[in-house]
Amino acid sequence: MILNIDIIRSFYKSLPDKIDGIRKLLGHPLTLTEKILLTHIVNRSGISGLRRKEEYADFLPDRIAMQDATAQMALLQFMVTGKEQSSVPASVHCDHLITGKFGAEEDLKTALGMNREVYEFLSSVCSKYNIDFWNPGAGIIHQVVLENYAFPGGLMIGTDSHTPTAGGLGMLAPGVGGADAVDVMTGMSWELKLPEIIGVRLTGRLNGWTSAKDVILKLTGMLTVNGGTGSVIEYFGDGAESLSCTGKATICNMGAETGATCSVFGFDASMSEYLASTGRGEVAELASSYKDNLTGDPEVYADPERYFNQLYEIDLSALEPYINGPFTPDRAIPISRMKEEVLKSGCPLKIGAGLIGSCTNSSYEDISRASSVIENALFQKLSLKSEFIVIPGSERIRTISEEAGFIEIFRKAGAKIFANACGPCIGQWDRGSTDGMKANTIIHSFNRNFARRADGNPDTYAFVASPEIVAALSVAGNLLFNPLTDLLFNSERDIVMLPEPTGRTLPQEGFKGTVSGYQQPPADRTNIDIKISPDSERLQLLEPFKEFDLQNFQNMPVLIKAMGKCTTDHISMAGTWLKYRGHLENISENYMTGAVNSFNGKINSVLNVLSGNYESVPKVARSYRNSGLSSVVVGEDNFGEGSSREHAAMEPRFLGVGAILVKSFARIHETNLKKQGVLTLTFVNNSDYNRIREDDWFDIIGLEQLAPGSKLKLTLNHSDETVEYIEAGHSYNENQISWFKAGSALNLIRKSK
Ligand code: MIC
Ligand code: SF4
Repeated sequence: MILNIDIIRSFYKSLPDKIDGIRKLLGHPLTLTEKILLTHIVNRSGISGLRRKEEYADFLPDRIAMQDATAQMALLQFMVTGKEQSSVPASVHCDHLITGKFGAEEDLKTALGMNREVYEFLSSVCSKYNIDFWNPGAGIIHQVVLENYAFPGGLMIGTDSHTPTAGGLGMLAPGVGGADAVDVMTGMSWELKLPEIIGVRLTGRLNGWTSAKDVILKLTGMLTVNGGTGSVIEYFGDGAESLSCTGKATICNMGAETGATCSVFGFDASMSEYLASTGRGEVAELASSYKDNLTGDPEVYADPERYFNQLYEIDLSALEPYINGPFTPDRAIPISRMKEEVLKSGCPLKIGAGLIGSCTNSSYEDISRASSVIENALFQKLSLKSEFIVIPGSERIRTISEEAGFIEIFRKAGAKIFANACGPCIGQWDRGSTDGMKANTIIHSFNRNFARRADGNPDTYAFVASPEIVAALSVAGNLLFNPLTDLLFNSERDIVMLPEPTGRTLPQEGFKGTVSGYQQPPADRTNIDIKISPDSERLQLLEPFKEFDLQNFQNMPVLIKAMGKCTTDHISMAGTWLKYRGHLENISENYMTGAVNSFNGKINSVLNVLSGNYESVPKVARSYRNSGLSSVVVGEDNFGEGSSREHAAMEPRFLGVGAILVKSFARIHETNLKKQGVLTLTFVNNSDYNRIREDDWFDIIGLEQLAPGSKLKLTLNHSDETVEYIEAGHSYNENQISWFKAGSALNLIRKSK
């Protein structure tokens, strides 16, 4: 079965004409990014004047993907729009709410019991609104999308920041907040500031211990966690063609860690093979017959400096494995320099756990190469020194890996096989011992390693590497081990060396077997009832936020001035809080509880200027809100980096935060805040951050005249009765200003109903 094949057929049919027209209008050869974006733009005739990173444009995505932790809020919002069904093909995937503890079977059973209410809600909403539903256990959103929906040249949005994984199959696939998805489901377009394009030329061929993961580990180090902001990363070159399709998907997945809107590779033989192997031979044939339209023009790749805003080059032949961390994915350390870097950092050298898989690295190729490392280790009478956990990306991957004997090798070595779900990648990991709370080191092949992310423990030092490197280091049990050069003692005290990993990109006979866990919406959807109990702790119907009122922007206390890195994991933690993703009031109790208060260096302890006491952030926020005051949150750079979770934006709105003033925002978080009606401001002079005092009162001046490009004046009323003024900028366009004035974007849709 090929899902939505009719849409794909007609999409390809019209593609060459559209692209010719765009080339003529622009008068120059096209990058792949331009081809995809501009074939999906609403106003194609107006594209010639559009400037990258400056102007907003409206796009019509081909499909939408949502995962259970974000879909709840997205669908609760969709329900209030009063529409009968999603205007665009969409799918929901149950993957984030399964805790890993004992192993797949038991953990899945527990999750089905614990999350029944949420799964039933999602399943019935999907049935009612004509949305594909993937049951728990079917797999992680991005792998299931890659296996079933992604197609070269398409544009998809997804309510998860790693939606760009589909770029491995030539699709442009940005992550967005739920409110953006709701717009598109209601038939409206999707708005994006026209991105810049970063070209990455790959040359040479991977060899030895190096894998596709190392390309993105290195590039993340080069670009840092915000170097990709406002840009699409487009890969090309003979090195790109030499990578497997799933290797490309890994690279696109982790491009999110540079802040990039998304990443993409041009269509080639590896994609065709993957499509055929996953049972989509017709899509492979169609794409092959339109292949020139599904990659950048040759003139672009011959003279890339001219067409890309920035250009990087990576020689795969010379690339060595990387290990990135701890606490940030852009601290990129080539394995040959690991010893000196780690010894300097002071983190525990013993590795408590090695984990492979997740949406980033759980392809057949990844599993086969990692299992070859473990098999070789067993053969050489070595054993695993660290706990070892395998997380297959989907039930199809698990089945073919089981059939190939890979899973058995892991089991024989003592590994645990977790459910096909996010699990430890998002704090859904019950480590079952106090070990988790001591300082300890873990290494995994996921994409993020922010503090507390995997197990809630701030002293867990997490490093990111390829599955084969994770496997080798778990055999050694030590962070200083370099499998390329170092020897190990085996159980017989012989000195041995781990041979280089080997593997296959795809199973010889393809991904046989049926698609598992898929629920198609019924043809007759008239009598589907959606129930939400008023006493539910997990789900709550949404109340509209109030419209703009100037009074709310005068006399505003500072809720928190956050210091340093403030990711969405700091703003709205995941882990145990994931259970409240459908209940705004309950989840708001985690607002900013991971952020560091710059005034006392503490987490979740801020001054309540009304009582004079230090209290938790949500408590102080509620106290201000209940006294009729709206507050201000202050932050530093790349505020809201990481997840697409719009809870991080709905919570402050719910708790009465009127404005957020930072040095810079991460793209998805900024849009999410705007959509929910929170005023997003940036310092004109970053040093003004230092002028803000703990007991200041803010007035925001000039809001009635808020206009694109305007500046606002902020009065800081200090407690010693002195007053200072600072200037703030913003990135609102006309349309976004109307969301702000209406109280939220949803309020506008509701009004137009
Ligand atoms: C993540 O990897 O951080 C998540 C959990 O998948 C999030 C989505 C969420 O918070 O639900 C993301 O990446 O967008
Ligand atoms: Fe799930 Fe982790 Fe992938 Fe996010 S990054 S979708 S939590 S596996």
